Amino acid sequence: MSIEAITKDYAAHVEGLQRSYEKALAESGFDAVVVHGGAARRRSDFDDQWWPLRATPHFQHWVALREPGAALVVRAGRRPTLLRVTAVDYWEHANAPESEHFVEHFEQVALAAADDAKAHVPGGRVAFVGDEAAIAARWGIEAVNPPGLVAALDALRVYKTAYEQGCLREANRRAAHGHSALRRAFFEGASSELELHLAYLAVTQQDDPETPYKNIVAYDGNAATLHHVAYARRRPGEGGPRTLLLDAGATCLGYCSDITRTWVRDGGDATSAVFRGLVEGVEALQQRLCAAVAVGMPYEALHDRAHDEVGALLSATGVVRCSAEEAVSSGITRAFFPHGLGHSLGLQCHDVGCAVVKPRADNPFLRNTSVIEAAQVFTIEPGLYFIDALLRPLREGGGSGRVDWALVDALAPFGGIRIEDDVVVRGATGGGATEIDNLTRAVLPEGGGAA
Ligand SMILES: [Mn+2]
Repeated sequence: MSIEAITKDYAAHVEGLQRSYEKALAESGFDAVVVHGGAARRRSDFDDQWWPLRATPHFQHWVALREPGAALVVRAGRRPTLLRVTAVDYWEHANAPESEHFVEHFEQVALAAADDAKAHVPGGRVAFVGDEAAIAARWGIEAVNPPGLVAALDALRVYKTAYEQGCLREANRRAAHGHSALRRAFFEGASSELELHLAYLAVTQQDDPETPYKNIVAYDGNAATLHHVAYARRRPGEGGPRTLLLDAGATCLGYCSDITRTWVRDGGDATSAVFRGLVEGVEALQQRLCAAVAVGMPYEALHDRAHDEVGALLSATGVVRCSAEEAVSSGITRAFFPHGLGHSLGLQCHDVGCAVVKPRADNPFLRNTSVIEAAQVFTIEPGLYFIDALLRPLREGGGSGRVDWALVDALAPFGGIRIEDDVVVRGATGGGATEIDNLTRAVLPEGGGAA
């Protein structure tokens, strides 16, 4: 999708944001809000190196701009003022924005120095939303991230506008190139995890700090570490790696994709055939879960259904020696599938607004507890892993006989499986069914399996 096609919906996005901000300001008792984009941060107090800027999500909701010191002043009845620091810095300057489509929608003010913004803070009751409380203090603003206002602004991010959905679609397309390239490289079998990570950055044309989250590139047993980012430098030995779990995304105008694929090489032995069956089983159940998305359904019910599905797969493959129902009720599935089924996706990989309510105590890591509604965008990412730290209590506990430990031990070197798509809820059709738009499958049809 071209940037031009995406940004044709930007004017409506900004007009909607203005109306929503005016309402949120009125309800929380403020006349204006300064939305700060962020300032460069030192990597350590003891050296002179700085982290690349991660612009705040509230700011990027309006403007896809990653410039230190940029800020937006929003108030009722006025076009927002965009403050940008134009001081000449011959040591460093920010990347130019990917697109200038936002410029005409704001009153732009060029600042010779970041703190010159103080002169543009309006009178009345003003809130500051951003990371830098010290800047708010210098600008004479006392209300820093007032909880009521921040909660109202976070709630706006639950539903994605046409512009945002376009960005998320394009972010998926960009990531798909990287996934396709790494799938090929995995089956060729010559690259280290680090080399795959670097190849992903090259193919998707992203610098490491620009990715939505640190790529997870895990061969074999490393996939049992859910966020494996300590890439091995060693190239695979004879026979190559058996499995690759790749969890990697891309961004478009600040919006993230979040995609996981798991690939397995046929080792010609019985265990690799079982593992391949598990990968194909997770792929099939992930697709059933996508098809089960329904407007009005609590996302947690879909997460519960994922446990039923994982229980059935464990039972059918003989990893557990009990029924699917017993595998779920006894907590066994939680040792094999310890994370949540998915999360809201947007300006943050784990976007805000869908986890306002706490999950049930047996779903501690579920990040989406909202009721499914049209215009939400979330991930669906069931997994199945062989994680020693989680399996040991099961092995040593009273229910140990329900698991085929010899098979578990044989499968452990394969690490684990996760298959993750990003979906937009389109809404209920006339017949009552819910349509989704699977942004990931549109550009990466296969979720996992063998070559
Ligand atoms: Mn995810």
